[in-house]
Amino acid sequence: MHPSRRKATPVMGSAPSEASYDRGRLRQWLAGEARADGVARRDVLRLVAAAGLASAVPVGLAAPRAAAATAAPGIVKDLPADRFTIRGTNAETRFESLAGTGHTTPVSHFFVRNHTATPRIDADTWTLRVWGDGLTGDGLTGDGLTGGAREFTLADLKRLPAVSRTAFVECAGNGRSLFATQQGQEVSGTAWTLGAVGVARWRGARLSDVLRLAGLSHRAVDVLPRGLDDDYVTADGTNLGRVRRPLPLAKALDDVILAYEMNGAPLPPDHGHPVRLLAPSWVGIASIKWLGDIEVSSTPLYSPWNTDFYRLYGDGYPPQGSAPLTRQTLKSAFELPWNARLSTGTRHRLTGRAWSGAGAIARVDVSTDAGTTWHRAHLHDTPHRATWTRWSLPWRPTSPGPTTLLSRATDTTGRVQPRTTRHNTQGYLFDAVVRHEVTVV
Ligand SMILES: Nc1nc2c(c(=O)[nH]1)N[C@H]1C(S)=C(S)[C@@H](COP(=O)(O)O)O[C@H]1N2
Ligand SMILES: [Mo]
Repeated sequence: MHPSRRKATPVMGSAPSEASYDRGRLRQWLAGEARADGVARRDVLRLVAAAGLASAVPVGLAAPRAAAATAAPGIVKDLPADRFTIRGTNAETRFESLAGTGHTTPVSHFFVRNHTATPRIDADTWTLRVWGDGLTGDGLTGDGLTGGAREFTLADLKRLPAVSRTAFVECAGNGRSLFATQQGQEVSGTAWTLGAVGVARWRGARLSDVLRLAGLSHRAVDVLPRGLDDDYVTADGTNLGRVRRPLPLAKALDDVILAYEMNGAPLPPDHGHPVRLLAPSWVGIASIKWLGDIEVSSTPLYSPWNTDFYRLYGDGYPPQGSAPLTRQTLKSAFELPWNARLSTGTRHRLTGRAWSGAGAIARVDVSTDAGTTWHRAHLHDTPHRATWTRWSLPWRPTSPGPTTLLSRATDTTGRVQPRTTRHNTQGYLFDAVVRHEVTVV
């Protein structure tokens, strides 16, 4: 059996009997109490890993309703309840709190996605080790491989030409809970609504400059950046090692930076201090925080973050899943609380943001009557790729009662947000038009 063949953990309130049986069986297998005839050990390990992910916070009925908690284990910055919803080790931005924050997201509002906990790293003693058989040189790289190795301090990186990029970081699972609440489908993973995204002005050295200085060889095909945070251990006790995800050389040499500044200040602890990777337009996992080393390899690399995770599994996808996820999809969101109450006879200004991993935003259409009529929203930023565009539309509701607001973005590649998103078991890349329920009073 393969992850793609398994049903995702049920999340809609029914008893998760099949999934918990499966987890129990996997635990027995780990304890040597179960046989897996005819299944490669590797494939069972994949299931174990997938089960660990599946037993994370279930996407549930109550997903959008916030707990009053103001602290998530392992996050350093303040997480006031009017700006954040705590989800396990993560903090989701409340989209309504972005109203009036400007184009970039202040650190005080920026979501945090931590597999474990924010480590405290001293920038003065920190070094980045770049190593591997994809570098020139005859030295031993430490793992017995021939190749090169070179260390960089923060001062070394700051001596290189600095470049700035305004770009979103968005979790591949942003919008995941909408598979359940809007499409009635079971998915596993953190139950984000739409606030696992933020835009910042990132500044740092080009990864391409660093790789060339380290002695990039023509044999290199993949680079593997790895974080300094603790090993990620799944709920079933499988240690997947430190967070790391291979990046194809073509992307590494394109627009990726080693960022040491966020919005004009040194990177804060929760966002990767002292240095994180920033891979514009790609799923958030590509932007490894608290960077410790980068392996440069002459052969393709794998980690759980490009095999079990961050591929699309499910009906209609191949057994080994889709190709590893790269670019983000297309989304738009209102800067309004879920189930907001708006007064009748008043002229409101509906505001929101739209973004795409494929291109700039070309237009946003808004409906205040559940899709019967549509109005073109006003765009407030010059649209650019890799970032979002703010939009607004005036609205004077005339009759009291519940109604559904919709926003539908189109990007410059011609993509339009669809009515539904095809299901995948881990709930990645939700791109459908979101039904935002409000009540006119
Ligand atoms: N070292 C490390 N890097 C990481 C992660 C992590 O847990 N550890 N999480 C990734 C994921 S899944 C996302 S979505 C982004 C989130 O970045 P942020 O916390 O700055 O918003 O960081 C990525 N980089
Ligand atoms: Mo993520």
